[in-house]
Amino acid sequence: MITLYNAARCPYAARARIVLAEKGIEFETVEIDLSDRPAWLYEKNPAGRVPVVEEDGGDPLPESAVIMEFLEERYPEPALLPADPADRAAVRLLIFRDHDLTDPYYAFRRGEDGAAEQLDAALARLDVDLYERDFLGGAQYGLADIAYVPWIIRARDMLGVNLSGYPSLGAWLERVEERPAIAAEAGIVAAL
Ligand SMILES: N[C@@H](CCC(=O)N[C@@H](CS)C(=O)NCC(=O)O)C(=O)O
Repeated sequence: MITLYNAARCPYAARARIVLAEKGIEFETVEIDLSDRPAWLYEKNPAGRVPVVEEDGGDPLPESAVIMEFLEERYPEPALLPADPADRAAVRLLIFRDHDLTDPYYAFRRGEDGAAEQLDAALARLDVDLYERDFLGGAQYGLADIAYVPWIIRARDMLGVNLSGYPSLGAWLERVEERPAIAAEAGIVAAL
């Protein structure tokens, strides 16, 4: 059994939730109130952040990008990374560079000067990528989509960003929201 230390509002935790759901993994959730987090969370993650996953008898594992890869290796089916090493590397590079989206997202959320333009540029870059391919990682849905979609859903549903100016990104979001794991995440965001 896997335990997920979670916060519904957290897009990084959303990555873990989506991968767990896609793979049909049974897990328990421990909801963490980040505004009053328990002291023991620092024993599981010295940064005091969620998500953390823990296998029965295993060491706690923080960091959403590492968690996604761990779950992919522990539960290989259905595969969420492409088969070819170069394609896998391209997915990892996108995930490694997630701050290209998350930095402007958080700057915009904080209402910083120039952030709207920066977020627009980040969304436009993704729109170009998704004009060229159906999914962020290539022809198949997988970890790159899962890594980015939590912020795109939140930009649309919590920050009121109109995605109609990014048609390929919007079409991608519609496509991935057909998947129960992503629809469930959109539902979590709607309930926040
Ligand atoms: N790099 C971490 C970031 C996780 C993160 O920032 N989680 C936020 C919630 S979305 C958190 O726990 N914040 C509490 C804090 O920073 O003190 C990951 O990818 O898992």
